[in-house]
Amino acid sequence: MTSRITRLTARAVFLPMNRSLTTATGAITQVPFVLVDLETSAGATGRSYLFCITPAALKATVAALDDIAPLVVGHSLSPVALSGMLEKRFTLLGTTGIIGMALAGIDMAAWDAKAIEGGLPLARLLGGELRPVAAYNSCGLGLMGPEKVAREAGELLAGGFRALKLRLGYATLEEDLAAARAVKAVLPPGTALMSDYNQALDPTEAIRRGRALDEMGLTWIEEPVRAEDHAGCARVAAALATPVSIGENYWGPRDMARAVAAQASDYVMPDAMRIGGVSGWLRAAAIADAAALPMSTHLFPEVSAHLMCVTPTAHWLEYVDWINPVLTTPLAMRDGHAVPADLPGCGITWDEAAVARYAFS
Ligand code: SMN
Ligand code: MG
Repeated sequence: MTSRITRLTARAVFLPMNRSLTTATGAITQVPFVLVDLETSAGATGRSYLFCITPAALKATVAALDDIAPLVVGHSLSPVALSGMLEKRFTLLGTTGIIGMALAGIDMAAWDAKAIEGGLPLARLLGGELRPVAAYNSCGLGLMGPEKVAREAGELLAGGFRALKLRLGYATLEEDLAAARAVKAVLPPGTALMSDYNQALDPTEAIRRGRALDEMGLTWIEEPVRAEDHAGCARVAAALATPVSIGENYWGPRDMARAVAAQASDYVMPDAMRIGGVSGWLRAAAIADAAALPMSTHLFPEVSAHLMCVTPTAHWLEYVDWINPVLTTPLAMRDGHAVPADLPGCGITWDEAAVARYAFS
């Protein structure tokens, strides 16, 4: 018998970071999350969280989930049917932005509850095997100049990481090159270095800077141009030796399919939330497989580690520790790999004292 959803709750927290991070879009010094709990008639609680980027979006995201809750309570714990129902209900409003985030949070929590009820880690529920997933440390290396990034790069390798991501998009190409050279100089041979422009450039400037960076042997150049400019990004990808990666701003698998059809990038890296949760990810993974595109993750390392175990073209997991202050058991990292726990669900449980301490109101 399939259980029913009995309760959906959303809470906002604003968490301290070990290291603040400045990207080409601005500085992040604290991280705003909405925590989602979905309870079932079988006594399971599925959990997920949403990353709101700015605290200004926290209350609206909680309100969206509170208002959607009556549509969810009473529904069977069938995540594909549930997300299909919600997508249909919100078709006329649109399923991007805060609504899309809320729907993804429900989907991820529903899959977590399903796995908990089945007594299986999410990866196994989905038919995969648990395995360590190669990860890059993305917890730092913001825009802060060559001396600071070189020092932080050394610190971020601690714990066995063999890959890091450097934010680029300084005012000038020369500053980008100086930061990349400074980090490269302190990395042991064989260390992978990703880079991320966070949409800062126009295609012509992206080609100019990318050609200069080609000699650095970067693993990829991420989001060189505006996320929605698939044609522009395709020109950049075609012009550079370094692979171009995009995907954190795909809103759902159909958006991804348009980017893939435009040959916008060499690699893809959907965000588990914006792509539409677990249900969206599985469809995205099929698109990447069909197009033979290596697929990496964006944030959300806990659920993403499980999803990579069932992603045919799985590439790199992005590791950030930002949710750790409210987790009882943070995602295990070993020798530069995420190690999904052999426990039911996707491994998210709240430290309620910490949730209370960091509550945002
Ligand atoms: C990023 C996205 C959102 C917040 C911080 C940093 C960045 C990444 O684009 O890919 O990590
Ligand atoms: Mg990025």
